[in-house]
Amino acid sequence: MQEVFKSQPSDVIIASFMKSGTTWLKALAFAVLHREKYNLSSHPLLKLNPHDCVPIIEHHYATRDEHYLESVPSPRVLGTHVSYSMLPDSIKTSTSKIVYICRDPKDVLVSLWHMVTKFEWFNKPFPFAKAFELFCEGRMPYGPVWDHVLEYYTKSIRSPEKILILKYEEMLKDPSDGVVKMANFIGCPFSEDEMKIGSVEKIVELCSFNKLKDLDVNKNGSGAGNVPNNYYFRKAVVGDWQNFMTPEMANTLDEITKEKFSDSTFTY
Ligand code: PAP
Repeated sequence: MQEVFKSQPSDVIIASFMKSGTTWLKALAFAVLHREKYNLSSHPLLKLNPHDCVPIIEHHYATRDEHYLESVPSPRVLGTHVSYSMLPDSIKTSTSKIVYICRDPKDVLVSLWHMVTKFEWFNKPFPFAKAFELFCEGRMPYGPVWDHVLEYYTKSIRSPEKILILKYEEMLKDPSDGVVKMANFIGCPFSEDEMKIGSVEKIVELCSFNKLKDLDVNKNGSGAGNVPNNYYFRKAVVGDWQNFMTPEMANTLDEITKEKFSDSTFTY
């Protein structure tokens, strides 16, 4: 992927660490970028999981069907969990845009642990305390969450035209604001007329947790890697970590976060 992936200037790349709000952001970006193409009442997001509307680049290399990515009509919305330093140069040097979403690491861990333990192939005991230990050590696919965020954040400060950082918690508080910011950033701002007729709110509604999770495709379907689509929809709240972590665990994670970002202006 690093060597051969060819980014197109019009690509919009949705980047994130796992369980940070990727599914949601993919749906929103797809709906925003293609809003002239699709009618909301017969929208592809009503029939397909967001991960099937916005392919995960590395997945198609892992399954050796990377040519599929070339068949996606431009402008493409593509997703990746790969860290900034490991992205193909072609993404870094093209005029494509990267929208990155991040989330409180405590909620990332809780969300990730729930998903991992759902897989049938993962048929061994995996206590939360073990997941916590591995997470703190950064031993997981795509590496430590803090380095992941820091790399994209640092690059976004140097090149704000290239990377937009969104925060899951802020998006939950005011999704319309996030959508407007993203639309401006990817070069398809909402017109005054669109604002007046509530286009932003309609997209927010289409992509909302409650709407997506109750669709047949997301209740009963499965997608890339045969992952059941309902695995992507759990609670969608801020602070669920309180139900799984002791105050000591939370404190340990917060301390690691504080230390990792001590030289940065980034805050969650
Ligand atoms: P991924 O890395 O496997 O793609 P990702 O979509 O990044 O997962 O994160 C899943 C989280 O987003 C889940 O959080 P939870 O486990 O704490 O509940 C999921 O519920 C939440 N999520 C999925 N869709 C939405 C949505 N439309 N709005 C808000 N949150 C969502």
